[in-house]
Amino acid sequence: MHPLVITAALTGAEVGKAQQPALPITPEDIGIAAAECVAAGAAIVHLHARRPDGTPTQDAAVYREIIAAVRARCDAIVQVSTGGAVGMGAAERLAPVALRPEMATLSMGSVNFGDEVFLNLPADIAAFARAIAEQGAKAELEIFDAGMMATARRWLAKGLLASPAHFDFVLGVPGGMPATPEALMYLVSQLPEGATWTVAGMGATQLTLGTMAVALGGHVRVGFEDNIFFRKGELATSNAQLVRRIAEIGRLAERAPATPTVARAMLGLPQRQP
Ligand code: KMH
Ligand code: ZN
Repeated sequence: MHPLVITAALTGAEVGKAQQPALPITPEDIGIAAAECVAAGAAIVHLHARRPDGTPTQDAAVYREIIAAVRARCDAIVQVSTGGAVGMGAAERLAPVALRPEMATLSMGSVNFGDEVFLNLPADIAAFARAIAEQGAKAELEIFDAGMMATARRWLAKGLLASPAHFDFVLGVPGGMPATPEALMYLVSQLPEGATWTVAGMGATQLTLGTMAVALGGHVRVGFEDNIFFRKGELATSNAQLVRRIAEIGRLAERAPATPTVARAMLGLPQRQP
């Protein structure tokens, strides 16, 4: 089977240093974590930005520093978040797309997010999709719930999203689709022809659903954004530790991790000039 594309979601917007002391916050720490993850088998880094005090920001100036810190250390495919943090406005969330990243996330609908709402109005999704395409980036369609998959299929059929699409099934957010094998199988059954997909299981399901994706021919996202533990009661020591484990599972299943160069070819991204 084809190589395994591992995405490292290094920091996210919700977890704090108090919960996970190894969480990278500064641009330099995010750059170092990215390089460690690539050495461990990751091809893509999913980036969020933080202020020095750890609070989330979508400030393009901070993202610029992060991207420079990543690119100075490794060849990872740079994927910026347009999700940001719950409560941020659309214009604020879109800011890092202006930096011409290789990929950007695109959430395909609204979902309850714990006690809050992760709001994604159709007009905003459409504007994000246009901006991502205009900047020459590939969208990763974030699917938190079954209705978002239906929306993605409809929009792809209408040509409002570029094909072939790349999906990320984000399962186990309280308010979204549960992180069960059945939920994953349903979403996989709905994939349009030619699409690629990855799965981001929350908490302990990062490992179980990731292992399923290895068997099913999908790809896997791991990292502190979605899970801070290595096993029950034991915090992971780094993002790279989580990457190393899923890379090994991939190797054992004859799906060695894709390098960034191989992953670019698989996802139809232009190769970067050295
Ligand atoms: N922080 C979440 C509310 C994304 O990166 O595109 C949204 C999120 C999705 O993390
Ligand atoms: Zn994210």
